[in-house]
Amino acid sequence: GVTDWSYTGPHGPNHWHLDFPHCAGMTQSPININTGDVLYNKALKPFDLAEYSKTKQITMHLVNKGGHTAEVEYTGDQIRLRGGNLPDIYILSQFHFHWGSASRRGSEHTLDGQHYPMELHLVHYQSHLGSINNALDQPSGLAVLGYFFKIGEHNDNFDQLLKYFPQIKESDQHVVIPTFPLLDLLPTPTVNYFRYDGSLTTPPCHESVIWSLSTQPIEVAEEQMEAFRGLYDSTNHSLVDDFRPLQPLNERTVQVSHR
Ligand code: SG4
Ligand code: ZN
Repeated sequence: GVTDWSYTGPHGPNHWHLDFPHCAGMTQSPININTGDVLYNKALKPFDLAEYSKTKQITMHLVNKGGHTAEVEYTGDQIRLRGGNLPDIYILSQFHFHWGSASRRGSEHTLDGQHYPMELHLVHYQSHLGSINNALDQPSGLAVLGYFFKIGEHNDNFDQLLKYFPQIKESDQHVVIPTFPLLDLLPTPTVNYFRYDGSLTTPPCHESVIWSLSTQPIEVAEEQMEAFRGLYDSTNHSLVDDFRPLQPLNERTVQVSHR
């Protein structure tokens, strides 16, 4: 159908703009961040992630989202993101990952041209817009907090999520999982971050995202990456390399929260 898209072939990233014109915009994501060119902005205050530890009255729904990613969707009580010099409080909607078939690639953003094996995106919508769908195409409607991964020690906290991946191997499979504190997945409560204005990295590529990318990566073991690479897309191929090619920075600057 007209809304089909993929990461390779005739519906791949170079063709997205034919069905989704915003994908040809001038402030698209992801980008390479040249760490020598970023501007320190002292207004970029720390994030308050306190509500990321909430578990009561919260449902976590793990889904193989159209064969494009592994995603955890939140329903029930709201988890609020504050701080970070955002123009409003933002509400957590879902988180998802982008990864590679091998650990030398997988992240969407790059730092000084370097790819990481995986990137986590925590997607939030502006509180006063009321829902993710209302916020999608609004200026500053979304705030995405991103984390890179590096290969290292086995990360026991991630097993709270990965042990359910065998139940979402096929596209559109989903399962409710026992709620755990999102903070368990993140490296530290203080987040130093890069900040720039960009877009959704998938169709319809709306230019509605305030991006914040943590400078501190999450560590997982290579064997834990295999849980991601064991998933399948909607054509029963391995769900890997679900990252969009880099987009031009154009007139934008990237800011950083620390010197
Ligand atoms: C993934 O495809 C998610 O499944 C999408 O979530 C998400 O779109 C899309 O990535 C783009 O988000 O942080 N990578 S990104 O820019 O969050 C949205 C859903 O389709 C709107 C729910
Ligand atoms: Zn993403």
